[in-house]
Amino acid sequence: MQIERITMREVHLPLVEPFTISSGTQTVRRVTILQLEDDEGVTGWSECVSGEQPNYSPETQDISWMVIRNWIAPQMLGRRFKHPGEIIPWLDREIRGHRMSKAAVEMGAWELQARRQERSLAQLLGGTRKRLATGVSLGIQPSPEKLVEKVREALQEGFHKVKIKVKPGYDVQYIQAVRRELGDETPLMVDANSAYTMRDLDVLRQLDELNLMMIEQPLAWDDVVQHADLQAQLRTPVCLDESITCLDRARDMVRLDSGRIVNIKPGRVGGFAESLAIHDFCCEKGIPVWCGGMLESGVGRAHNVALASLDHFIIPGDLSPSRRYWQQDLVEPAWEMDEKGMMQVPFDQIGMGRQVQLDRLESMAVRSEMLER
Ligand code: OSB
Ligand code: MG
Repeated sequence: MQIERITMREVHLPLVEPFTISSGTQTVRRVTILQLEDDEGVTGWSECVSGEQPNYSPETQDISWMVIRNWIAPQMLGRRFKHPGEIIPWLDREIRGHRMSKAAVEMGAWELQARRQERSLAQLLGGTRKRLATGVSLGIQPSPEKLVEKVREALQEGFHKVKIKVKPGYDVQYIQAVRRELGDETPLMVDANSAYTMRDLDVLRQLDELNLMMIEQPLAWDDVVQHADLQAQLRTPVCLDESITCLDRARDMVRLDSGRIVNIKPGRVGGFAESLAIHDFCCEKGIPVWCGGMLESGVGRAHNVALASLDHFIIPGDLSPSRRYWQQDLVEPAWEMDEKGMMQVPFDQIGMGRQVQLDRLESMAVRSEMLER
């Protein structure tokens, strides 16, 4: 394939409700949607998942825009690739880091490749499952009572896993309240987004008593060593998110036992090729994986759904229907789940299996730019 043109469009999507994690609250999701076109006129779509603020990773939407426009596109445009798996090694030669920006382009190329081959992205990636169990990620709530109410609603809607964001002061009491009201068997986990240090061991030990499926990224966002010290003192599996930026970090995690579960976000690790490598490695090592979310629009969600259809994504992902995030999604049909909390993978459709609402995207765009050779 040969990419001839990349059109970047940034849109600001108001969230149905604000989302609070340990490092900040957001009410609007800024996303950049990429439209790739090849020499045969085939189009591929993708979404850049970097943040508004550098409070999850150092990458942001503004940085990604610059990186894609000034560094990645000039490397990509007009160059012939036999397979989208060649893209990241090529980009990595001259550009260090910036995985989310690279991923946006790489994942667009996979989507384009699926369309060229007239098959689904899920099939191209090697997915096997046609229905996926969904999970929800609940932001930090103002009170334990409010959290209990949210978890109850989520379970009634059919979600198979409830992830609760925590930070110091909004942790043990909150989760205890949920356990007390909703029982010990509810599939609960917490995500700290690096809100703790080893000085908080007491609190982390209390969370360890609450029968959680896992504790996600308790310590520093770039650490795999202190997490090993922590894991050695907990029964609950530690799950790494921020720290796993590539296959090598997953190898480090296993070697050091700094975590026992991996949250794979294709954007964070540089796209699909790296995600598949981490998936295969974790499968071989008996490490469960699940697909995380970055408050994606329906475009990024489509990519997550396709990836999560692979065999070893054995834990429900942060995979919620469009209505939990947006009044109106950027794709049609919107993402939905059934009353059993299952989401259909568009396995027998072409590409990501969703239509981008181009008119809407264009009219909403706060900036757009067409990059050509
Ligand atoms: O840590 O998993 C995270 C959203 C933005 C940044 C980081 C995270 C999240 C989520 C949202 O938890 C999950 C979703 O998209 O539903
Ligand atoms: Mg996380």
